[in-house]
Amino acid sequence: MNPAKFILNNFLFFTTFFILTGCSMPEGPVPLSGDVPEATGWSADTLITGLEQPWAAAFLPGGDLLITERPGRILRVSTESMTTTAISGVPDVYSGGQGGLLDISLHPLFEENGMVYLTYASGDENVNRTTVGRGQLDDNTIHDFEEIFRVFPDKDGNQHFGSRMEWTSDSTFAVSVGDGGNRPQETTGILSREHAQLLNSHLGKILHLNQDGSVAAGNPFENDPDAFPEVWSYGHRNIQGMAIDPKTGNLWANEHGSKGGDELNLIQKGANYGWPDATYSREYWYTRISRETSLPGMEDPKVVWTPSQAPSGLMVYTGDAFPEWQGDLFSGGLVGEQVRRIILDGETIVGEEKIPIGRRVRDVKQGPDGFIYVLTAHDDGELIRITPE
Ligand SMILES: [Ca+2]
Repeated sequence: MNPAKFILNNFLFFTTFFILTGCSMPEGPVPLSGDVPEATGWSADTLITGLEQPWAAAFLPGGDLLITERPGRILRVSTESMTTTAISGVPDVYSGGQGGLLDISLHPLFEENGMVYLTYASGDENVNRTTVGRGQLDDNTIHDFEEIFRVFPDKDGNQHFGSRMEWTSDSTFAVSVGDGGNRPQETTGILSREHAQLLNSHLGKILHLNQDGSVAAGNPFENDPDAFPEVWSYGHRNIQGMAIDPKTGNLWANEHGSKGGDELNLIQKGANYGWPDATYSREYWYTRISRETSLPGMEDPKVVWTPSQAPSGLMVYTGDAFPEWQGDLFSGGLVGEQVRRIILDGETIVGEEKIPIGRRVRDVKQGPDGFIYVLTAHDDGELIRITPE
């Protein structure tokens, strides 16, 4: 054979070999979840358009809806007239990239105390952190807003703030915090992602706090002098969806991988969820993050979404409008542009279905009417209602 042709043939062979093996996604004990069948028996109506990067929604007792917009506004939506009113008294936030005004949650005893809780990025592009604050809502004004907790250490840049919060009792809540950013982002002189494995850092964690922002009693590392007592679970990359199942008390969280390897996890007290030492995801430029998908002493995910859904708001459905969906998880997807129904039998996932939305889904909430309300993450964001067909 002509030597030049031989080299060319081998060059093509090896190039093809390395591209194929380099692009394959890591596999492990959890089967990868790709495309799934479409759910049946539903229809979707767009109720409101023109929202600016809406991030989270919370229903008020009377049926009105509060919606956060990432640049730093809160709107009150009348779900009868579909009119919106801006809420005053909202704190200043650092708005940039993934940072801004994020989650909103009513205190479990809101009807008695009127307290509204927010998570948000505070600071500026150079020095910022995920923050939790609260104030008292009276009509369309938040009074006496106060910061009650800020994540340590500070970081820079606009990536991976988390965050969602979920009430674990009438006086305690869990809040998720992102790892701080992608390689080569550094925080305190090490790769930001390494903070997810450090117990003396809030980055890459779920924290468990009292309603005033102090440390909740009974946290897993409260007696460890080398650990931060707020830590509930660790080894997380960037959790943007959390939900407590009111029937079982189980805390579920989804989290963004890098390329592929998004996860749904059942959160256990004190457990390590692996990031970045065990992961099904790759760097955005395809190289491996870790050779391991599973390691002793670390929790495997319940679902691995490859390709990425870029999971967002998460909820457990308990309504009467869709009786067959009761007890199942619903997870938004930014890249997936859908809501995933994750069918549960106890703690076991027995199937998945999709509700295609066709736009980036940021939050998913059950209304008092049992319908499912969806926010889309755009400069022209929408509020969409899913009802039985
Ligand atoms: Ca994990």
